[in-house]
Amino acid sequence: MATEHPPFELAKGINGLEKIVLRESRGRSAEVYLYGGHVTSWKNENGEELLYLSSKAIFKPPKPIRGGIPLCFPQFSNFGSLESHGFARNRLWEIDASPPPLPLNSSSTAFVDLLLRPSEDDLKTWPYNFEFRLRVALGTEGELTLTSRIRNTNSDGKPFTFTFAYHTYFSVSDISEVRVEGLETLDYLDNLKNRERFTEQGDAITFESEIDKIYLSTPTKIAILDHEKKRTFVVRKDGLADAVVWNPWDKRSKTIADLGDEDYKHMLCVEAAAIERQITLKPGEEWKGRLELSAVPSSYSSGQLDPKKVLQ
Ligand code: TA6
Repeated sequence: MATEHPPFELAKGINGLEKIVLRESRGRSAEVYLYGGHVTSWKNENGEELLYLSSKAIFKPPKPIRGGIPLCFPQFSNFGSLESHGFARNRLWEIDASPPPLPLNSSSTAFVDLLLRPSEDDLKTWPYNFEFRLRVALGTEGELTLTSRIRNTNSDGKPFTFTFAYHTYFSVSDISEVRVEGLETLDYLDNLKNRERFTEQGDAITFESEIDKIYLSTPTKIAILDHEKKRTFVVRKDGLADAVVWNPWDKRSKTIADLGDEDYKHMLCVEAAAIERQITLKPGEEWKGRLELSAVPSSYSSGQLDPKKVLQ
């Protein structure tokens, strides 16, 4: 009997770069570029795009793609000596035809497994052998799941240490109408203040100026409420203690060549990450970090972070 691997399409994307298209029977879809192992699109049953992708995004190596879900590995931002956000986001990944077993969420309708190994050049700047396996899956309720499995394959006994983030750009109707729940009262490092540590006060997070904060030891669920769209994104994460919230606002946007001047109004990065406590793997060890995104109508009431209720 033929194996029932859910189908995916391999297609040519922008500038001829190869992409994988995942489709679900009710019309939902997701797209992943082999360049960067980068999810660039996630659409609901009405064909509405749920991720922000810059109209000025440069789909040309070695420039990372602006928008979607860049993968930051083996370094988040400049927490180390590598290029900012590491190199996984601007390397060419391959389709992993025979990944080690990974239980599939029963509701997954389509998925693809990708693999990144270091090149000779990568080993010159980061001298560690690894296998980074990424599964991108689309569920029957339209949820998008990314599972990263990173294994130390060094044969010389060397451990390695890394930081990581799913640098997700959500599409929002109007940033001033958006609130984020689940991060109240937590400690954060403020990137705009030399990474000084503060404690978040008050209610949900709202936006009226540039923000670039690394929230520490966050809960496994975070909600992004878009009042104008009457939509709530629910972020569920495992193995990823931290969460970064970033919006460049007007001034900083103008310094980012591949971001439109006004685009900050329609995007918000909420990034499931492992930053403060770096991950160390000895040879043969594997780390797993999972991100699940769902978009639900906002019958969601403030403070109600029970995902079962959100989905009802
Ligand atoms: O995650 C937030 C952040 O680290 C910001 O400091 C900001 O620079 C952003 O990522 C984008 O980085 P990039 O290298 O993609 O321009």
